[in-house]
Amino acid sequence: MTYSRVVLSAGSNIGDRRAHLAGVVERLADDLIAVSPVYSTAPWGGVDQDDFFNVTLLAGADRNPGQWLDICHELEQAADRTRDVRWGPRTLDVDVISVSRDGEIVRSDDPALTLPHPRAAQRAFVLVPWLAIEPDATLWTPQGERPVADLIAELDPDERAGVVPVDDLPAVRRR
Ligand code: PH2
Ligand code: MG
Ligand code: MG
Repeated sequence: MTYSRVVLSAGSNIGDRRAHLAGVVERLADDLIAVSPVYSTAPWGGVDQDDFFNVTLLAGADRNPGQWLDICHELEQAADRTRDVRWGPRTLDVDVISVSRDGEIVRSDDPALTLPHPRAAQRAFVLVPWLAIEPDATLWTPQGERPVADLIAELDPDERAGVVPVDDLPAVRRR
């Protein structure tokens, strides 16, 4: 196994949104590097639905990308996540945004886990919280490796305006 560093995005817009996000932090406690504040975010993707709460997390452990994805799915199942409408409402969604190993961004076109996440660069609800915890973050895009700060600056201002910090999740103790 090799150490890898992962950027995860978690979102919820059904039920106790904060509790769903707090569950992610609990589960990852031992591997957590940083957790962004909670942001209230306007729904992205054109489905009429309630606003989300989103956080972006950085974690690191001896895991391969598929094992990070397994944890995401496990967390979604624990929150009774169902898959109905694409980009529709959910109790909890946890997405692997980017994985790096030895400072190199992992790239994969595996349909089960495309890396980096192919839509991350368009999503203020992922990028804005990410920048808050990693000011020099970069994302691999079709144009190569780009600073997250630049990607945010290139987004539609309305997109950015829909992403508003609420507060912090409670800190968790490592096990
Ligand atoms: N997740 C989606 C679709 N749209 N919009 C916001 N604001 N936040 C999300 O987490 C989100 C979304 C599907 O994964
Ligand atoms: Mg998602
Ligand atoms: Mg998902």
